[in-house]
Amino acid sequence: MNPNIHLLLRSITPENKEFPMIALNEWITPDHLFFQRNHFSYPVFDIREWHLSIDGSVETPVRLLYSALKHFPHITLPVTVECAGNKRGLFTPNARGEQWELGAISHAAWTGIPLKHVLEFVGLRSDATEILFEGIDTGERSDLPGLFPYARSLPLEKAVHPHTILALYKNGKPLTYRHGFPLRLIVPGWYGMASVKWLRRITVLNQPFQGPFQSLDYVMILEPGKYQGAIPITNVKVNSSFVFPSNQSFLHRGVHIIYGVAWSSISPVAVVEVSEDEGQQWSHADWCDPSIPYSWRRWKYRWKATQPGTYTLKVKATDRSGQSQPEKAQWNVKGYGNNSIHTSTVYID
Ligand SMILES: Nc1nc2c(c(=O)[nH]1)N[C@H]1C(S)=C(S)[C@@H](COP(=O)(O)O)O[C@H]1N2
Ligand SMILES: [Mo]
Repeated sequence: MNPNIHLLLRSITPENKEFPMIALNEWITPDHLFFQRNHFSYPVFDIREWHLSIDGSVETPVRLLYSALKHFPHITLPVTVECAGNKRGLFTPNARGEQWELGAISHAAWTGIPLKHVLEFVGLRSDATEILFEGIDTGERSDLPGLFPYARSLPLEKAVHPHTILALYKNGKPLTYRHGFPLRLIVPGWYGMASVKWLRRITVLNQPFQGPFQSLDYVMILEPGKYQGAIPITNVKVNSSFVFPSNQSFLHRGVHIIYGVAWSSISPVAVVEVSEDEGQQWSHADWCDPSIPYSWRRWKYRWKATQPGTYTLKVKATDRSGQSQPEKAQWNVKGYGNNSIHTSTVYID
């Protein structure tokens, strides 16, 4: 662990820090560099009293102790978690919120219980439509009076997907406190807001959940105040970033190995193309990592910069279903889902 490499601070309270892209030399993000996204101060609770309550439209409401969780089957899945606000700071005009640059994203191997086993254990009633997840962290919002826990729901279909897990371990070790110990949800393929940390309660609902983190945040609002009909944020959009050279770099003439990372949702990224000339011509980059669902892939590209001058490099990823990055992602009030083709301007001397 190199003490010179650390998370980049975006806000102190709540703690929001991004992964330093320059440290992208491992496929799995080391724990101390995994980005941190919080809406509230960290929750204070007594771990000896922790249990998971499961209630609502179920046959048998239960309270599960930490020690009971080991009796359920476990799976391990590598999953990239990306915050919906990643690259918000790259939108023009600016969108309000944490001004994330490229690093509100990280990758880990998560181990836990496929949620469906726990739902089968309690038995869903036939009117069940959504599953609500509540975190222990609670606080105020600037737009509504009162206190709210961080809580979000999933449609039943996504909740019972075999890869939606109640994670206990990250990279083979129990979750760290900051990342949701003792138990968090991991929803592969969806933006990070769905992966509720510090779970304390799961409620089976028979009507849509309307909490503020569901209906005011994480929806696509195209004009200020226009919440009606706003589409909820779900799947991660196909995306890619330059790590080297970063924007506004000065380099000498010669051969440079350009590199970066690409990722997507359920359909894995299949192709990354780089343009040396502002998007007129595109060439395939080479992969450094295998194609695995839900996991980011590092790529590299050999660039022969023979002439001095200013270059606008572009990178664009395409997934197996043919979805590709747009030149400009749709601007929205809350600044979500920025998957515009990434640009890096480089000066060659
Ligand atoms: N309880 C709780 N869960 C949460 C959040 C939160 O503030 N509280 N933030 C969400 C968001 S927006 C993201 S992007 C991810 C970030 O997970 P990380 O902090 O482990 O990187 O957690 C999600 N789960
Ligand atoms: Mo997020």
